[in-house]
Amino acid sequence: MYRHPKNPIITRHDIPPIPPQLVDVTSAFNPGAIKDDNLYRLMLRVQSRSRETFLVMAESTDGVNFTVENKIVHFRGIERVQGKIFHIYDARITMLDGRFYIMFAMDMEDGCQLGLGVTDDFKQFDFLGITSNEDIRNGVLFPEKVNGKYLRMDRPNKARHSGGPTSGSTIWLSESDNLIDWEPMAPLINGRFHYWDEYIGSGPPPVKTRKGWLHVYHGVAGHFGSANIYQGGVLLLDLNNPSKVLGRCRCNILEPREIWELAGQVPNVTFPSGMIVEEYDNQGFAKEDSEVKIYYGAADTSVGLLITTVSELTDAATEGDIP
Ligand code: BMA
Repeated sequence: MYRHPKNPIITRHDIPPIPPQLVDVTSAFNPGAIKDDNLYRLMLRVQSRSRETFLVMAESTDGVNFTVENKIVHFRGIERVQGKIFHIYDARITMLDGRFYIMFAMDMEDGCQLGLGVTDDFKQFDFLGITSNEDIRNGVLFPEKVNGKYLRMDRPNKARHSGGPTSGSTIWLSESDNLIDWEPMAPLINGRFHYWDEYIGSGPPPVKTRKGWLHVYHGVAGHFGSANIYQGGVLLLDLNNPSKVLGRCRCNILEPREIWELAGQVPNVTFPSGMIVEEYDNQGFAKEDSEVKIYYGAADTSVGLLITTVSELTDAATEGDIP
């Protein structure tokens, strides 16, 4: 597992001016990611000096060198939502039933909700609805139905970082018949207080492997005085019964170490949000020796790329829990 030498692979300097909203931007981070027809696509969270955030697409043929589009993603129909939307951000992209679904956070008057959009070509985006009715974040869809239900992981915001945003310490599995109305099914994991992942939330959507659903999540250590340290870790869920946790890493797999992860708008943040597996077998399982690209937000300022393999991640998930 290593950081790509070109890191950070996207910084604010890569964002073309998109007047009037995005000119001389402050940051580009927390991207959703998908590979479609040999094209890598990121949906970036770009923040302006007004501290508004917008979603902007970037594409690449090698997964490393990206060209950022000079337009803001607009979800057709989002204007019909009742109430003020302050920001939409932290997109997670899942290919499901042959379409690209995007679940994202929506900061509104009464907290954060999870919005759902869909696209077939990354040119036209449609808003499907708000899929939550409580303060919640980090919603990620599974790439297929399991036992006849759509599934997602999500993280109700039932806690708050000292002096910071709402957060939570339980990732839930939820189910749905229509992708809009969701029912919580089971808590999957809780934060491990005193250790690296006290507050937790899903990272990129889960990946199907022969060993189980492989999931990268983020954990926040909040016991370091003024710093909340955002790290990445892994989880393995049973293929047929994903409410059963087969393994959880003891140590984080990613933590702020480089200067651009340690320093920035929000220091000490590595926030995995996109993950691309290069090779699947003919039954749709990620190959064990396949390369994996993990895209993450660094210090809420730029985008980092971690290179690993499926087996390194499943090994980390099964190395043994903290006793
Ligand atoms: C979380 C979210 C993320 C952000 C992180 C660190 O609560 O807001 O978008 O990257 O905090 O600031």
